[in-house]
Amino acid sequence: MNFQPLSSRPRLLFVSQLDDPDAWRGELARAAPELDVCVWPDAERLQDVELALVWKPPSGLLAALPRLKAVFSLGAGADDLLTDPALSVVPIVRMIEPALTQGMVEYVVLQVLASHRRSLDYAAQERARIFRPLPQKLAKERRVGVLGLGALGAPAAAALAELRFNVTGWSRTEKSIPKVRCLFGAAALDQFLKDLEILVCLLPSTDETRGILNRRTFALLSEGAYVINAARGVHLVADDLLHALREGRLAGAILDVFSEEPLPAEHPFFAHPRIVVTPHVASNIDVRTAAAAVAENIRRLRAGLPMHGTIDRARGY
Ligand code: NDP
Ligand code: OXD
Repeated sequence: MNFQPLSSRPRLLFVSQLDDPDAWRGELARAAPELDVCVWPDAERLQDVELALVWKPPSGLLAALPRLKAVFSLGAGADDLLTDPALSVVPIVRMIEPALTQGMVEYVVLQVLASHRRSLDYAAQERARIFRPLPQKLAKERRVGVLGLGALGAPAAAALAELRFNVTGWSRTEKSIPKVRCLFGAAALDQFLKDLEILVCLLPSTDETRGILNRRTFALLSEGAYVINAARGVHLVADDLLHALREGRLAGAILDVFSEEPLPAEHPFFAHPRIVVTPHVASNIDVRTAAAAVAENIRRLRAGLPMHGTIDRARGY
């Protein structure tokens, strides 16, 4: 890793096709006035850039920054950046900020409640003009599992537990969350999955987790379970999902993320009556709180302290 000190007025390159550069300039001017912010593609003096704040930068761009000392992702996932060979010697920092967390908690609560309260079943009944109550459990009788208990998974699991769902979480290392049964490690995965009625995926994309939502996983869940994937599209094996829905092993899936985005219009997920598609909107950063988080990390970098959300290359997230 390259921990050379920052200059007194470090140049920061902003790169994103999705985020508003003017809003970011304004918020960074408030949160970290010492920064000299420039915006790709118009930026000049790339040779002076010490910091980059990016979402899906064009390939090769970051490799052309000889003084780069840290890369900040505008998203919680920095999986794309990890595969950039040019970044093997600079810290990569993913986004952890309160608005992103709150958005994900809202999305997970919404989709778990919708599954729990059988909204796909009632939508189907409505299309068929059927007015008939279906059996309904209480939240405390519903077994919900959360894969991943990190910055987003832990508060989502806690919020579900507050609603009295019977919540189990799974992580790589041991965790303790009030009212949530916490399991950890590969050896506990089957025990975690066994008989869950709603499975939420909030794992990072790594060699260990890609494809984790597969036929074998679905077979361990309770018959007629729901799967909610708000993490990364690569976690899901699409054909296994379609098969499990066909067989009735799963009753539905709510998907926010896809291996190919935008999801092509002809993709079978769009037309499937038991799949809900949302266009990668589970959660978004708020530029005000996100700029404050970046500024705090720049202060930490300058002080030689570990930055919040630095990717651990050995773990892959
Ligand atoms: P974190 O890195 O904070 O948390 C990841 C969690 O997964 C941790 O609890 C970690 O365990 C666990 N984990 C990682 N590998 C394994 C493994 N092999 N076995 C068991 N557990 C594992 O990630 P975030 O919470 O910030 O993000 C979660 C996901 O959400 C990411 O994929 C991100 O890209 C996605 N995301 C999606 C958004 C959307 O709009 N759809 C928005 C924002 C994020 P441990 O705690 O022990 O390290
Ligand atoms: C993120 C995302 O990683 O939006 O923040 O998926």
